[in-house]
Amino acid sequence: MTLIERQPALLASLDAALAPLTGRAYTIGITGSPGAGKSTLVGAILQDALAHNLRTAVLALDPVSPITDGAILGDRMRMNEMSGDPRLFVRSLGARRARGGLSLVAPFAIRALDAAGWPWIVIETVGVGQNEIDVVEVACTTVVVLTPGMGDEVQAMKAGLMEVADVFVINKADREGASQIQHDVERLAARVASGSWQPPVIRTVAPERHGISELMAAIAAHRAHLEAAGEIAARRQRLLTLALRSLVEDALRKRIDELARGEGWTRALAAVAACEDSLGSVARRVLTDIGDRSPAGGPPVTP
Ligand SMILES: Nc1nc2c(ncn2[C@@H]2O[C@H](COP(=O)(O)OP(=O)(O)OP(=O)(O)O)[C@@H](O)[C@H]2O)c(=O)[nH]1
Ligand SMILES: [Mg+2]
Repeated sequence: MTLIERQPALLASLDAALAPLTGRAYTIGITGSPGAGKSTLVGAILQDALAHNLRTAVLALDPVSPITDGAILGDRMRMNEMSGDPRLFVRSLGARRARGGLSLVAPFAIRALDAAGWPWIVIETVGVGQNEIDVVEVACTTVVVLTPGMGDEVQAMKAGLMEVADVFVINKADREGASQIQHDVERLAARVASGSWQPPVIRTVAPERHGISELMAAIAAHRAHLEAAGEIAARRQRLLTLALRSLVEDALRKRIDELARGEGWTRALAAVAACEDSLGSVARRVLTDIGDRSPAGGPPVTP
């Protein structure tokens, strides 16, 4: 995991070595606004998993703050109780430590956990739609955590978030307004329900572990739904798609940076400034240039 985090140049070869061992894990993404109670929920989920003797790995994706691995779960007391249990693995990936960025590193970290034989992988990530890493793209089941008093946000997120949620959690249900937001979310969820799956809305009070068994049941039901519909493979493919995109984007970005520092680019821009050339025509030549200089083995991947 440390190599994956710090050595982006090794990602592809590490992944090639691990690939034959992947394909068995079930991934659960937990996402929601900062402070919604995601980490506390993950702590409660881990306790439930231990009670059922399920081996579980947690990957916390933190876009900014380099938090220490012991402190990522909101409920530290319980985490200390559980830490050291060989049935659990908890790791955070911080954007500052992840050279190349979280979106590059995260899919490979998930594949490494899969290869290491963790049957359940829980991914915690902050904020939907404003963040560089989209947990939806990598999870088999995506849990969106909302809290009372988020009415405006529920209205605003209709388009994006509602469509990606497989399960909604109204956490902090001990607070005023829980019924209101549950009602709002249920109404929206019914409207966007795709196929035969209608995202359930579960109320939780994470520190008290209220609603956790209902949440686990909802996740299990969603998994059973995906399996019955033959959609698990497609969900797993989303992780591969993200991994491939990230590798290609990273390589392209590096190549563009290299070109931008070169003399050819400076000359071309001078010609544009003098109206002897156009940005569009230079851009097309840059693209051709990039294509020509990237020899690759294997069958073509372009139509
Ligand atoms: N009243 C109440 N407080 C809660 C509940 N769940 C979590 N909290 C509190 O909310 C605060 C934030 O909880 P976290 O679990 O750290 O939230 P988070 O979503 O992981 O936060 P970030 O990772 O920083 O985005 C903590 O003080 C928790 O104790 C709940 O159900 N009810
Ligand atoms: Mg957290």
